[in-house]
Amino acid sequence: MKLIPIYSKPVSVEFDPTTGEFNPCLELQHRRVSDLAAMFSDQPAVQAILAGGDRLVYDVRNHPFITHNTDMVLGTTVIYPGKVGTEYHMTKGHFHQRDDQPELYHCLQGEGFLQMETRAGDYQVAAWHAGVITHIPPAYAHRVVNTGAGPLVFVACFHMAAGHDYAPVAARGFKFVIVERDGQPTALPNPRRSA
Ligand code: S6P
Ligand code: ZN
Repeated sequence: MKLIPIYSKPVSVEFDPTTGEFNPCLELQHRRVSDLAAMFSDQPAVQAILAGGDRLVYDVRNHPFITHNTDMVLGTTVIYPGKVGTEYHMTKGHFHQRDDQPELYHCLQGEGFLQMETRAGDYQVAAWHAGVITHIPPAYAHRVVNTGAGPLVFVACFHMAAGHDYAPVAARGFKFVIVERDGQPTALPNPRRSA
């Protein structure tokens, strides 16, 4: 990650909505099947992919807009199309560390679902296509699933101070997994929850 600038004046950056790329780009993270290995339901399918070489699942680019007293970040995520077994490519998913921190997601391209769930188990899902904006309230874990044939691109706006807590989703997943059944995206009860 490059040094994060502290801005004292208005600032503009270039953004390409088809690729999710910023110019300048301050931070780029690649997420591969190996980074999400424990999160997919079909472990033999994960191992088969890893045995043949790792595969890119999504890219995240963040542009922090930091001033002396604010810490807003604009992030873009590009989830590439594909499945692990029958489960579609998805983000890891996380809670914000702070329970008073919401987030805005704006789908620019592609189709899929935004899964959200509180620690107490209130599960919500938003069907996504280009143009949908979803407000994720504080204390809802969030994960995006790409069920389309092309890349799913979305923008996220959040405070850096929100922080990220990946452990609960890594341990249990969401209430439902989204898989392909008879050629259609289908939500099935997460087998890890009933174990
Ligand atoms: C940050 C925001 C997004 C995600 C990104 C990747 O709060 O929700 O920028 O970081 O979509 O997802 P994840 O779950 O791997 O961080
Ligand atoms: Zn978030």
